[in-house]
Amino acid sequence: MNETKRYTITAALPYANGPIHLGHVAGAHLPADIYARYLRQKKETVLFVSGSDEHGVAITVQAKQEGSTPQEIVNKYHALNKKSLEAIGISYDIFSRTTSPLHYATAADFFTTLHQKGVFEKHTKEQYYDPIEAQFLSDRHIIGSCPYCGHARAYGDQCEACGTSLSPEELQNPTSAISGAKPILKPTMHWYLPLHKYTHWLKKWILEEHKDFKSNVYGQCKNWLNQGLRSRAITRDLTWGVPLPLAEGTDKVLYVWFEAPIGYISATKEWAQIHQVDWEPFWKDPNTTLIHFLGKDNIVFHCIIFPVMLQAHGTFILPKHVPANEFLNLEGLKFSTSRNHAVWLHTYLEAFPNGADVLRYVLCSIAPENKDSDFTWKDFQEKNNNELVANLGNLVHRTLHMVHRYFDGTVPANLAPTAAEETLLNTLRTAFTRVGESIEQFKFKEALQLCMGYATLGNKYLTTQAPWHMIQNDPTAAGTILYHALQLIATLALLLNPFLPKTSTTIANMIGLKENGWGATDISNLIKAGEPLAKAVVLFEKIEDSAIEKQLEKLQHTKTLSQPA
Ligand code: B3M
Ligand code: ZN
Repeated sequence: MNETKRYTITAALPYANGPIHLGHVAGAHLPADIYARYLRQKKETVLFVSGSDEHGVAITVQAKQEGSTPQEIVNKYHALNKKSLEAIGISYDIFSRTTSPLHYATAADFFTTLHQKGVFEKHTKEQYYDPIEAQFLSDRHIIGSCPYCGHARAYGDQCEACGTSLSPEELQNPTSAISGAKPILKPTMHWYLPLHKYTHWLKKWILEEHKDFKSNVYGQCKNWLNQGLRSRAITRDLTWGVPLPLAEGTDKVLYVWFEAPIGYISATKEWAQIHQVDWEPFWKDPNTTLIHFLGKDNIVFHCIIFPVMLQAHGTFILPKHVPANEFLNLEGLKFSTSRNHAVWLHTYLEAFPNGADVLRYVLCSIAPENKDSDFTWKDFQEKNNNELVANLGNLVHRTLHMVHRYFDGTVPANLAPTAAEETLLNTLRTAFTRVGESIEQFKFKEALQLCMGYATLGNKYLTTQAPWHMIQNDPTAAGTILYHALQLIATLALLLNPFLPKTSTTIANMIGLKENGWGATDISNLIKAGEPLAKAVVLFEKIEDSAIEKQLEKLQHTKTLSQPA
């Protein structure tokens, strides 16, 4: 392996059992994209992978509901989700899928390696069986009341109301989600990953060596480790999934949470095949920084189970960071796919076809980085109108308008800088470091706020200096001010690139900005005097009340059905 530093960035694979909603975007895909774009701008080697998680019981359930097959369901939602995620500029190097033959082979190989190393345990245990459907019930197929909070529709693996992870026997009054029958217990044999054997190693790796994990992530891991880990079945009695590559288990498949994270590796292999490069350094070279972006319900899988798998395999690197987000709520209630209390990404884009960056802006500003947060349409409108239109858009528009009007669209010369200009430039000189530091700590909200602070600064600078008052008597001074306003806008275009890529490109094109790197340049001369500017285009449109009311109406009927956040 060579000395080249590189990054492998993953965003949790959304289940292809339905369209993705804004919660998925805010939780994993947008932060991962901001980070990947930032690193690329710093000229780092980055591979950003994601894809559809196409197994799991939810997909079988959805197929039944739609009177379709699991394969048809995943084909449909994989295509839809890929398209809408790319439409908001999530810049995956590959958005793969876990029904690909390459993934089947990769997951089966992974299992086989661990099996041959004697990693697994084999246990026969009693499991719930649906006597009407004549099949074993997966954890998700069993519904009952939660022993912790009493929620009546907790799943066999987790209660979504209180977040506790459960096993099916803990549920009170279990029923089959398929037939409604009362399930019976029947013995079945499965392969188990003995997590408890890795407790000591995990405690050292996370609790001692990764005190730098975000506190919500570290806290969850600590709880899990202190509660004590148990063996976890990694096979299932199902037909939809990656077939178990063992003669004695041909009627079984790999547990979705065993094979889905391997999907990141399969996606890397697929990308490497397309580009005819070696995939292995991205997963095996210690010079590679592996970072998983995800929502809080996925922490245990990415911090405990998958690392144990990678460690047991022996040749893989481990994640350096697992910057998980908390949950995004919608109008004070939980996002709910089943109750249709959601803003789907594809329907958002139908309503706001040019709204990619507005959405990125709003979701980043309210990102649930440390605690759950709330998306409301009113706030969406206000952030667009008061911040994007009135601050950023206005700064760019008024500056370009004046340059066109007073200087014929040519960048004026910097002939009479004063202390005000020196102060402005000094502030801008620290911008890349400050914003970069926040990004590197996964504080994207703070980073974006800092950026918008520079837009505010630009507007204040223009208002205080008021070049429109000087243009008659002192055009040199007016030109100098506009020259500096243009440098500020150019800096802002570079800073905003990871957050608002389309807007950044539009601004760069308008002002003729050639640079695209992060920070290495002289910000006092990004836009050269004498260069022509392109025509000004409107960056953001005001969103009227009527557009917001329409969206609120859509949610009205689901509100009464949903749980408070
Ligand atoms: N599909 C869960 C989710 O969408 C899951 C993530 C898999 S990442 C390997 O919440
Ligand atoms: Zn509960």
